[in-house]
Amino acid sequence: MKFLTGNEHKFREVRGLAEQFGFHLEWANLSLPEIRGSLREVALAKARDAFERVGPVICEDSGFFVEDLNGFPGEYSKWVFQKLGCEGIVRLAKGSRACFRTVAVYYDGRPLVASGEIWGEVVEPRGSGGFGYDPIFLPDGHSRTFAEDPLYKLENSHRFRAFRTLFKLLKKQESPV
Ligand code: ITT
Repeated sequence: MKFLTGNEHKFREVRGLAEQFGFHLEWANLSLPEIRGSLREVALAKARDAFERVGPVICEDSGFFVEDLNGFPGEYSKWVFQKLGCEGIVRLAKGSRACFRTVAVYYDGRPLVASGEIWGEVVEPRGSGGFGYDPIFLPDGHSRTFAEDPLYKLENSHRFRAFRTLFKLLKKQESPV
């Protein structure tokens, strides 16, 4: 099964989980142009586009939503990360509640969609693991940021939750009762 993403971190985070469900993931390393829209709209559009190129495929869209900034950067997470980085978000919203969200899609002509999120707090950057906003995200109930504890992220993240649901749906589709 192909996972289309230009982001190797995403692929690494999902590969092991897929194996647990008996799916072997192959990385289709392509960054497709993204439409503007909600995570769901972007992920679905990407999946349809990807299907035209590589056949049945998995892809996802994710974002970082900061409560004190009315959900910003959200859909603009990628662009904002490139412009402001973690430091910019900390300057604007240190101490705020925040969450990561992922919408994961499997598409083979028809879509299967699943979403996941995790809440926490915006903190000063800590740790060197992970990517993107991981150093400034302290998940609720945990004392280390995602970047300080990538193993924790692997089994608790927005991405883990979205893909666990997606793989369960796929399994059900494979063997309907
Ligand atoms: P695709 O090719 O799969 O689209 P991408 O890196 O462009 O990969 P997104 O558009 O989904 O990914 O993500 C937007 C940005 O949000 C991304 O560039 C990161 O800065 C941030 N982000 C997404 N998921 C994250 C995570 O798990 N941890 C930290 N930051 C994340």
